[in-house]
Parts: sequence; structure tokens; C-alpha cells
Amino acid sequence: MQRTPGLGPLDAEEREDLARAFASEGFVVLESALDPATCATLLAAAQRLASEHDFEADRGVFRTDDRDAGRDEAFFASARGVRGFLEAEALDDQGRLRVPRDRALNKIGHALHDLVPEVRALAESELVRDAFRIAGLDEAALIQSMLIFKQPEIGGEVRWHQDASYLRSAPQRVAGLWLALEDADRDNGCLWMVPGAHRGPLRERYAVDWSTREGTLVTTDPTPWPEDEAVPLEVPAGSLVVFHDHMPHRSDPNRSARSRVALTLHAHDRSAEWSTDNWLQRGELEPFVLGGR
Ligand SMILES: O=C(O)CCC(=O)C(=O)O
Repeated sequence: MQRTPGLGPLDAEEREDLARAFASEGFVVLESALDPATCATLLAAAQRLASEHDFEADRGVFRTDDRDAGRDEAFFASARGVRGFLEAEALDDQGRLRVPRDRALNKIGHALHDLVPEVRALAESELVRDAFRIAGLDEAALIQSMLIFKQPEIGGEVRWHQDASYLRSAPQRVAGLWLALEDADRDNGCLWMVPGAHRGPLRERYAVDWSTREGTLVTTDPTPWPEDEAVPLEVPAGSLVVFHDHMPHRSDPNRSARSRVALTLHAHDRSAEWSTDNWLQRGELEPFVLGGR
């Protein structure tokens, strides 16, 4: 893991160092990548979007402990929109809300970079372009954005997974950015990653058969998750994690009294073809490509 304090665009030498660290470890952490004002703007946008969620009409939950059985039409459609998903523990046995509304959402996704001005401004920044270039994506085509809340006390676990299981291109050229909008530590459910484990196999594949509109998660390699080698990425607000699409990662439930809000962006290289059996299909949305320099 490498840490680089400092704001603003990276110079070519810094970017090359980080690209080398990324190739070796499968992720890099840039502390203070976002200034406090930008973090505050994005957090305020997250709160605004959460307050706009229609809890009467929409009680769809996002959880990762069900082998993705809960993915439905509304989930697939969120690839092209802005939709909130509840924490499983936000609802009681009867499906009634058991926490205040402002503490009920698990996440909002998945086209925020297209449709939410604050996220769009960040997505178009030099920081984001540089970060994807560290990951080897010279012309990043943005495909997914999420606000992940990890609510106090009920924030759900994100089980071990590799993003290439869900986001495939040919050739495989996908990377993720994870931005801490609040401090993240072991107590409130920080990310865990495994240095170098991006060189391991892809263990699972989630694909959608669009003729039946069924999604299925299939085990493609039985190699166990490298639990014993995992390191916690405890980072202050404003930190940016750039990670490889084969990097195994997870996050624990949040049983603390503090939330842990993060914003994620995913992209494939423009030169790679997006797989038609990915759940995430942008449909009529304009391509969102970050140019080279
Ligand atoms: O924020 C988290 O807890 C998990 C995020 C994640 O797994 C992802 O963006 O792929």
C-alpha cells in the first residue's frame, strides 16, 4: 500500500510511481486526495438524495449475503438512474421501517456521475482522470457510481468479492475508485484488501440472461478468499483508494455509532468492449469518457 499526501493533479513522476505500486499491490491509497470542501459538498448531495427517497413506494433492499438473489428489474434499471436501496436491518419482520429515514439507506446508485451535478463535477475532474490512469485506463469510460452509506449500528457487511465478477469487458480492463467522504476504520466498516491478490483467479461471475431477465452468480474458481492476508484500509475522509478489478475486497458490518459514507466510481477502458451479459447496461445514456492529456 502506498500513501501520497497532497491535493490537486499528480505530476507525471508521481503518477508513474503510483502506477508501479498499483501494478504490484493491486491498489493504492491517496490520502487527502479530496479537499474538505469537496467532501462536504458530496456529503450534502448524498444527504439530499437520501432525503428524496420515496420510502412509501420503494422499500428495495441491497444486501450481499444472498448470492445476489435479490437483484430485480428495479435494480437493473438503476444502472441508468439514481435509486436508493435500503439496509436489510432498516426493516422489521413485517417490512416496516425500524430506523429514522435518514439512517435507512444502504446505497444510492448507479448513474450518479451522469445525473447528479456534484458527482458529475468530481467525475470530470483531473483527479479522477489521473486515478484511472494509475490503474492503466488511459481513456476511462465511466459506467457506475454509488454512494455507500454504512449506516451507524445497522450498516451491512459487503462480502468478499472481486469487481470483475460483476463488471466485465473484453479484454478485461476495469478499475474502481473508492472515495472516503467520512473517516473509515475497523469499527465503522472500512474496506479490507489483500496486497498482491489481484494476480489470483477470478472466483465468481454474475451474469444476466436477458431473454429470461434472470441474473445468476456462478463460482468459476474454488480458490478460497485470502482472509488471513487481508489488511484494513483505515483512512481519513478525503482519501482515495484506486483498485484493480481482480482485487478481492470486503467490508464489515458497522456496529459503531458513526456512519462511513463513501463514493465509488467504476470505469472500463474505452478500447475494451462492455459485456452484454453484465447486469449494468447504460442503454441510452451518452458514453462518459474521460479524455487523455
Ligand atoms: O464501500 C464498501 O463497503 C464496499 C465497496 C465495494 O465493495 C465496491 O465498490 O466494490
